[in-house]
Amino acid sequence: MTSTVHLDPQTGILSGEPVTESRRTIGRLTGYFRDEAARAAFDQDTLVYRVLAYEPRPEGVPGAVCCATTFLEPGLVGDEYFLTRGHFHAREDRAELEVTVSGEGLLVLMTEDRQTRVEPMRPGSVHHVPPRTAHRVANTGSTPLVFVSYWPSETGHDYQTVVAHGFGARVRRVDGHPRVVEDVGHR
Ligand code: M6P
Ligand code: ZN
Repeated sequence: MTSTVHLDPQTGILSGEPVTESRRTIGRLTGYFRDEAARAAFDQDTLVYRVLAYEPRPEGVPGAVCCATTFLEPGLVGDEYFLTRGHFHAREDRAELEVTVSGEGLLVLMTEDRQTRVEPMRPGSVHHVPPRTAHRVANTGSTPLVFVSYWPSETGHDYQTVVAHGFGARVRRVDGHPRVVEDVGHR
């Protein structure tokens, strides 16, 4: 029996009939960046990231492991690097694994009491996202940041908490370099 899904280890491209694609443009990221005026000034169709996903079971249904490749473009909104929305898991005790394919960036991890830390992402780096930990990725490089994520199918996404309270820190360019800056903005 041959698998109908293929993951190109060089490019991260997932292909095959069950693979779905979703795209996140600047226009669909209202509320995620620090500088809303800078976000609004963009061409709203600008692509920030796309996700190719293989989910053998629908979200929330147990019994499978899912995987997805995220292609996060390089760029800045004001002084803040392009990022993924970030989320907690609806089933809080579920963990996730990220494997970097190419590019460079930071994985931002935040516990429920807002303790926020980062792990550098570079080709081949493997990152375990523990339970009860919000996770977001920022692209600090000049090429797309490509990474593959794995999580149990029953996990589910909670975006609301991040929309309401943000992360405890943001990844900003300061004097030409990435810096993790505490964000007390909207708790
Ligand atoms: C990773 C995984 C996915 C997630 C994607 C984009 O691939 O964590 O579950 O959908 O990143 O991140 P977000 O959903 O937070 O925008
Ligand atoms: Zn997740």
